Amino acid sequence: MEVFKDLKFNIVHLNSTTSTNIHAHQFVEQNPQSEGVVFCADFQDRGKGQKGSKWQSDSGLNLLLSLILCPQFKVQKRFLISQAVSLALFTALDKLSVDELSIKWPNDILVGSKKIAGVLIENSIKGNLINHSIVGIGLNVNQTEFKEMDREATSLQLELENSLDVKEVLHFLLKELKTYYSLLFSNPNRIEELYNAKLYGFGVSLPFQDENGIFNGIIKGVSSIGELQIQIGEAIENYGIKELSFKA
Ligand code: BT5
Repeated sequence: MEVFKDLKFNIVHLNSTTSTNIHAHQFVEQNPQSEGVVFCADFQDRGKGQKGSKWQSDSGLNLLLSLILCPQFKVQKRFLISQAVSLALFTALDKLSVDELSIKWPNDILVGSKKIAGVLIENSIKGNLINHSIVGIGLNVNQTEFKEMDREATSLQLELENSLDVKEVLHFLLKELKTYYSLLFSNPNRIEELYNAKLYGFGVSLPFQDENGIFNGIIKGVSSIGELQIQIGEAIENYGIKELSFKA
């Protein structure tokens, strides 16, 4: 039996909020059947990144959204959502003619070594299933100046030397999210294959840091549960998101 998921979007625009992910969480608690609802904000005063970090975005210039998904599949497969979302972002930016794109594990989008988009996925688990998943995406569209970050930031305007309509970028991205979400159910192996092919630093020696300090290793791929596989000398080590940071 082929499983097919056809997402229908319902877009809610917010002028200002704490964080679209927080807003989506509150909404889904009250409305469990809300797959496809998208909260989009001009401004967040508590924009979140991974591990307690902050997402910074000047008012009205960028895309800040949270999409509610109810995939109802096994917890062990949760990294596929991350991969599908990264691929949707990658493809949308590629179609807008942004060069030098890659996906930095687990799901940042880079242009060269600069960050143009970040993704924060928060899953709610029931038993062994993902009950719902809040997919938060921050994509820099028209902002041209950024405070100092862990890694240099860029935006569509900086890359394309043109300002874009944020709403048009939203619709462009939603189209790709729909395509890759559907592929997630019909051909998950293809999602893994495409994701690995676009990984930042794949096959080259890069510096990383873990609890023991800085070391050089070669990215060999990502395991089915989303751990980064790095070759260090002759051995291949698997790292979870909290265990490793990139130093390049
Ligand atoms: C992320 O975390 O990249 C996930 C960002 C998700 C943001 C979206 S916006 C809509 C939705 N609602 C939310 O509250 N969040 C989501 P992480 O990989 O931990 O990266 C965070 C780091 O990226 C920060 O510590 C900064 O160094 C850097 N950063 C912050 N704002 C940035 C920006 N606008 N562009 C590039 N880098 C940024």
